[in-house]
Amino acid sequence: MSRKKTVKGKAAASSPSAGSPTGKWAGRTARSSPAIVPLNGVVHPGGPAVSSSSEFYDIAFKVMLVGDSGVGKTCLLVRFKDAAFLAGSFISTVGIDFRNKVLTIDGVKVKLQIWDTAGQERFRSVTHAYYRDAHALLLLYDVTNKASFDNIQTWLTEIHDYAQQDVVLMLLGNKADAAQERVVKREDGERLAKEFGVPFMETSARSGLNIDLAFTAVAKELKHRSLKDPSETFKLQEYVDKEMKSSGCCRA
Ligand SMILES: Nc1nc2c(ncn2[C@@H]2O[C@H](COP(=O)(O)OP(=O)(O)OP(=O)(O)O)[C@@H](O)[C@H]2O)c(=O)[nH]1
Ligand SMILES: [Mg+2]
Repeated sequence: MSRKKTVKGKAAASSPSAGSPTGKWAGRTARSSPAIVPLNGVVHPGGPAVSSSSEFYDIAFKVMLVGDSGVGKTCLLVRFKDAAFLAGSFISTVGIDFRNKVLTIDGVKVKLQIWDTAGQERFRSVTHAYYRDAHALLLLYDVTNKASFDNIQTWLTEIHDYAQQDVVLMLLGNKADAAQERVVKREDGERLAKEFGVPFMETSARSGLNIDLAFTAVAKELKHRSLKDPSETFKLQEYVDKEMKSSGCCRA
């Protein structure tokens, strides 16, 4: 398989395509091979390609983090990308930003371009412009904030209105570490997810609980859909459940 390299950067809030070098966008930027086969909105480089930074990849996808302000989207991304937790005062995201990370999934280098959106209502129209290019959405609520859980239905309506029909979607109940402040039970999250037919797990950006698993599961699902290997079946929720069981780890 050919290899491409990642590009790291920020995007201007007013320009959905600015700084988005991957997935279906990669065909238009940072690509030197003409042999590209688009499949379900995903691009497979058909030959060797070279770009300006240091990490190679085979396929690339755009993942968006959405949910109310303060649920922990930025912290989740920082935990995944840098294995660190942003403690201290809460700095609300303005507009939209992205980070890249390449995962090796069954020998395939999968680049995730992860878009961190602003949860505040006043940035909603900016976020809407980015939905249509997203291959996957991680929808977060905060287990210590009932309103963020109650708003999930509104977010699902937005997703239905603005995202692609076949977008990979996962519901995450974040801040699972905060046992004292918890007001949303894990069972409530599970029930809601079941009602809407979306995979679910609880996470903690503070402790790292299930963060890698959430992104790996999404990357596996996207890779599976993209490469369409008939010998391989993949069910996201089953994978998540199995991984949590085998790690002996808590579901919350
Ligand atoms: N206890 C705990 N606190 C968390 C966790 N994740 C985030 N926080 C805290 O929650 C606050 C909000 O986190 P952010 O990641 O900035 O929230 P956000 O969803 O990006 O908010 P917007 O950018 O406004 O949309 C910060 O004070 C974090 O320290 C977590 O897993 N556990
Ligand atoms: Mg943020």
